[in-house]
Amino acid sequence: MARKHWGKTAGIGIALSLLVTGLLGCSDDDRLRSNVALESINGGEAIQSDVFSLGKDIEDPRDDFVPEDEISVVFRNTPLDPALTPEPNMPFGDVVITKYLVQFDVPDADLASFGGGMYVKIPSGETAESFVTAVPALYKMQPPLVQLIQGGGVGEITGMAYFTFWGHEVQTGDEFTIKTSLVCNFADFSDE
Ligand SMILES: [Ca+2]
Ligand SMILES: [Ca+2]
Repeated sequence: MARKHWGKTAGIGIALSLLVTGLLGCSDDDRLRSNVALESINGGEAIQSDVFSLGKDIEDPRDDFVPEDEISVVFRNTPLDPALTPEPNMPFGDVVITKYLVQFDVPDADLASFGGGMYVKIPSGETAESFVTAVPALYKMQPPLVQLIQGGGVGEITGMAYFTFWGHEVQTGDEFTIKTSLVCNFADFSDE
């Protein structure tokens, strides 16, 4: 069987990062204690979402599959008053991220938002990395994304993915949200 290449250039590359900061207030007074922000998401790159994979053996259709895209998210927890939290794991200042939601805006597509629970603890003054599903395989089994398989349809579709993360400070329960977005390019990218 001839080896066919459906590769697309990884175009529109740079992710649009709208890094929004979550500020935590102290329950005793109005002084802000922690500044929780996204250090990076998907390494600052657009999501290159492959709608179909030929698997390890590109000649054998039996291991072909529709991939799910997982991305790295790195959070930073910066104490706003270093005197208050001089050491990691000291009282007041540790935060946890406990759930997230992704909403897509993709031309001609009606993709339900999705998300779920997650757990990443970020000690005061530190960063922590987590991995979350950014694009479920189910999205790629419906039009117009399914039509991109083997270079069909319009070849490549560019959309936006909007992320919301929810968390709270461990010791006080003070809640915060962090929002960001990424460009997402869908195509049947090369599997080699
Ligand atoms: Ca294969
Ligand atoms: Ca592919």
